[in-house]
Amino acid sequence: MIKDRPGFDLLSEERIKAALKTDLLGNRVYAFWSVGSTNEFAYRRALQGDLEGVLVIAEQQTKGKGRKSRDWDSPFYKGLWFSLILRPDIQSSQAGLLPYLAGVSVAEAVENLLKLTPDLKWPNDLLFQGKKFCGILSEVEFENGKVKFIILGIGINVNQKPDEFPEQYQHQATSLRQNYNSRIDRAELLAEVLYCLEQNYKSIATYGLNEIVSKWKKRCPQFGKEIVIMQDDVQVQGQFVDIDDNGCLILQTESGATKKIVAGDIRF
Ligand code: BT5
Repeated sequence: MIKDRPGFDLLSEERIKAALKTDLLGNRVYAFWSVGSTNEFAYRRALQGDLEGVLVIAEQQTKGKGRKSRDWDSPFYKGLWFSLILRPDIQSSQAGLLPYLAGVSVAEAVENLLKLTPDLKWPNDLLFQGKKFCGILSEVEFENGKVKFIILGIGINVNQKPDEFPEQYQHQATSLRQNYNSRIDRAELLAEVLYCLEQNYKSIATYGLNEIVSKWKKRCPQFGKEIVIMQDDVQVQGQFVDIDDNGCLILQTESGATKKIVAGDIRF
């Protein structure tokens, strides 16, 4: 566990708990100085029975991961790298909708706190002017056709300066600081993200997940437009007309036929 040092703005367990304004999310906090991947740690804890709401956060990840085993650059002290254990009462077919909840919540938190409006990009990115500052990775364990638990992993570039990204990502990555033009208090931001997440998560019981998807679509500039999606080396093109009840992107191709896209990357 990490300890605060004077003048060194670290995310200790105590500091996080003092900042949080949630009941459920962050009810238990594992705060690391360094960990391989917060998702991996949270997944192991969930398998061992840790309850819903657990927050796993690290100042640095040495093996931060994206989708399809891609790397997620998670340098020490610069961002928010964290995972939450959720145990929603939903069918396994709905698990793909949870990342939308995370995307909308991060966007709302950034808007509330910094008065900046990020764009959402399918399936899981938050961007400013086409550059990514947040990625979301959800991993699900199923049991008897239902979701046993879901690990919601969120990575937010907070205080990196442009030259602090690895060279290969500099053209595509940005941080909140670069768009806000000032250093950002990570504990305050974390508290706001978890607050928005908790509000949206609780709203599922009343309004269902479709309400979240509607919010998501409004924040996605590509929605309704012609897009190109890369699925490994295959390229598909069409109009982004909907997101279905399972979280799949629905593309209408030139012939008028609709195509369901489970995974892929929108190409700009
Ligand atoms: C994602 O994957 O965007 C999901 C990232 C999730 C990270 C969080 S951090 C906490 C939790 N613990 C983990 O181990 N992971 C989660 P994907 O869409 O596949 O994007 C990955 C791609 O983004 C990489 O291949 C790079 O091109 C790019 N990338 C890597 N690090 C980046 C960064 N810090 N900022 C912006 N882009 C980055």
